[in-house]
Amino acid sequence: MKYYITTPIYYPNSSPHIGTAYTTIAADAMARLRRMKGDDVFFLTGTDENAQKIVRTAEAAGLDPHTYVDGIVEKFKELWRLLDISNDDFIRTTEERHAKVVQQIFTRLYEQGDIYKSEYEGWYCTPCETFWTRNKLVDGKCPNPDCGREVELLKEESYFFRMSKYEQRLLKYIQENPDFIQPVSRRNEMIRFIESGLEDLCVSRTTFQWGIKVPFDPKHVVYVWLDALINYISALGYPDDVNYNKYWPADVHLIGKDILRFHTIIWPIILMALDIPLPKKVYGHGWFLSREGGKISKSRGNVQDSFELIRRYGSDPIRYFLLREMQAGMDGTYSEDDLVEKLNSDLANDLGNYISRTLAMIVKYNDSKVPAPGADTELETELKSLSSSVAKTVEQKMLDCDPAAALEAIWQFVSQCNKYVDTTAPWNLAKDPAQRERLNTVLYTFADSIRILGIFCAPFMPGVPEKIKPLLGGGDYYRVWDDATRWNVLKPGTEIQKGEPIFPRVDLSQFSEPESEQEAPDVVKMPPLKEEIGIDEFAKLDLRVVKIIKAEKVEKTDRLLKLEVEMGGETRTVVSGIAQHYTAEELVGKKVILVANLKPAKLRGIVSQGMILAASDQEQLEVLTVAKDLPTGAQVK
Ligand code: ME8
Repeated sequence: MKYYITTPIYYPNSSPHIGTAYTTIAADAMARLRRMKGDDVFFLTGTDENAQKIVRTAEAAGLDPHTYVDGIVEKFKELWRLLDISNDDFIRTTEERHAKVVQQIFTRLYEQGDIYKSEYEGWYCTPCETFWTRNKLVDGKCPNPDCGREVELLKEESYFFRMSKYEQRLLKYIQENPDFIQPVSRRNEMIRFIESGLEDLCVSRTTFQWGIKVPFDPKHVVYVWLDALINYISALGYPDDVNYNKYWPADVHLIGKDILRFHTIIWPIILMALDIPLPKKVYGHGWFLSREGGKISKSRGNVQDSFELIRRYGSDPIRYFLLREMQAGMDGTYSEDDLVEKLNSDLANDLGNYISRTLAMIVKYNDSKVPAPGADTELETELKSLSSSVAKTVEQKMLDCDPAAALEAIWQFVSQCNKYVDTTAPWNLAKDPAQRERLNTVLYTFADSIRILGIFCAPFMPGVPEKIKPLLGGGDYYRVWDDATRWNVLKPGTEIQKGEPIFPRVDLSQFSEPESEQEAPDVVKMPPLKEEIGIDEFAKLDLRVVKIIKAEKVEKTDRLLKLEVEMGGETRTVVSGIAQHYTAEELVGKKVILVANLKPAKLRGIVSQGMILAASDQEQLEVLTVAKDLPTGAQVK
C-alpha cells in the first residue's frame, strides 16, 4: 500500500513555532506508523516562498527576499531535524522544479478557458494573502477572525480562475465523499460556504514582481495560493514522474483549520479542471492557543523559541505533549507549565518509572537476566489481548488523523502494565521458592512489555526505542508495528541493564534564574536527592494519621519531646526531636503523620514506637498535619 501525506508549506516570513511544529509532528507520527505497517510512504513538507508578505518582511529586514528566505528556510530544516521529522522531501516554491509545473498548469488552464483576463477591483489582506469583496469586510478590516488587520484596495489587471463553473460539481463531490473533508464539523462549514455561491478567483498580480511569472504575460506573477497548492503535485514530478504516478492522489493533506477553504475549494477545483483525482482526505485540525486564549502565532508575539524548548526538554516530550493535547475537532492549549506537568506525570512517572522499576526487579530477582517464562495466567492473557486491541485502535485513530486518541489508547496499556506490577507483587513471589516459575513469568512479561512499549512509542516519540534498546540487550525490535501484538519475542537469557530513567523528572524553576537577591525564591538550597526506590519499596512504609493526646519534655534534653498518640483506639509513645520548634501545648490535639511500622527504638530510656513526619530546612521545622478531619488510623498512601 502507498501512503502519501503532506503538511502545509509554511511561510518562511518568520521562524517556525509550536503551532507549525504541531502539524509537522502529527504528520510525521502518521507517516512513521504507516512505514512500520509496511506501507510505501511519501511524506512531504516545505516552504511557501512567493508571498507578498515575504517581500515586505525582507524589505523591513533590509534584505532581498532570496537572502531573507534562505536564512529562515534553514531554520525550518534545522527545527525539523531536531524534532526527528522524517519527511521524504522538502519543497521550496522558489525551486525551478516547482515553478515549471505551476507555469505549465497556468497555461493549460488559460488555454482551456478556465483562466481569463479581466480587471480586479477589491480588497487584499497581505498577512492572510487573501482577496476580499467589500461586503465581506468587517468594519473595513480583514474578516478572518484570527486577523482583523487592515486590508488594501487593489485595482489592477488580473487573470481570473473560473471557480463558479465548478461549484455544483464540487458540492456533489463533497456530499458523495464524506471522508474528503474532516472533521465533520469543518465539512459542514465548507458546504455552507460553497452553497452561498463561489465567485471567480483572482489568480495573478501585477503590482510586485516576486513570484512565478505567468509565462505568456510576464508582467503578471501567479497568485501565491494557486502557486502554493500546486506544490503537492509538483514535488512528485507532475505530470509524468514515477513518483507522481505512484503516490498521487494524496491520502491526507494535514492542515490547520485556518486554511481549509483553500484546500477544500480552490485546490479541488484546480484538480477537477486538470482532470486529476482529488486527495482522499483533507483534515483541518484546531489551533494551539496560549493560556490567555489567543492563537499561538508570530504576529501575536506569543511564541516561545522552539529551539530553546528542545534544548530544555528534548524532542520526544515536546512531540508527546503537542500530540496528546490537541483533541480531535477542538483547539488545544499550550503552556510550558502544562508541558512540564505532562512530562513528569505521563513520561517520567507512568512510562519511565514502569520501565525502571521492572528492570530493577529483573536485576534483583534474576541476576539481570530475562528468565524463561512459565505458563500464563489470566493476568498475562489480559495484558496480551490489550496490546493487540491497542495496536488496532492506534492504527485506526491515526488513519483518522487523531493522534491524541491514539496516545490515550497507548497510555491505557501503560496503566495496565503498572497495575500488573501491583497485582502480581513480585516482591512477595520472590520470598517463596515455590513461586519461582510464577516469578519468572512475571519478570519475563515485564521485559517483553517494555519491548512492546518501545514499538508503541516509536511513531510518536522516535527517541524512545533508542533509549530502550540498550536496556533490553541491544536487539532491534522496534521497527514492525505488528510486533506489538506478538509476545514472547524477547529471548530468555537476554542480559538487561537498569540504566538511567528514560525520562528524568523536570522542574520548571530550574530554567529560570532568580532576577535579583531579593526576588530569589523562598527555598533553601535543596539537599541532594537520595537513591531512587521502586514503588514496591515505598509501599513497605506504613504511614498513619494519629492524634497527639499528650506531650512533655524529656528530662535533661532540650531537643526531645515524649508524645502520646492515639491511633484507631490504640495509644503509643513516640519520642520526637521537635522540642526546639514546638511547645507541648501547641502539639496536643494536632493530627499528624506517624511511621507506624518502624521498629521500636529506645531513646533516653523510653521506647519510641514510631516516628512523626516533619518537613524542615536548617532553621525551621513543621510537623505534617492533615487539614481534613480524618479519623486516626487512616492510611497515608
Ligand atoms: O498558511 N496551532 O502558511 P503558515 C496549530 N503558506 N497549528 C498552527 C498554528 C497554531 N497556533 N499556527 C500555525 C500558510 N499552524 C500557507 C500554507 S499550503 C499549500 C500553504 C499551522 O506558515 C497550521 O497547520 O501560515 C496552519 O494551517 C499552518 O501552520 C499555517 O502556516
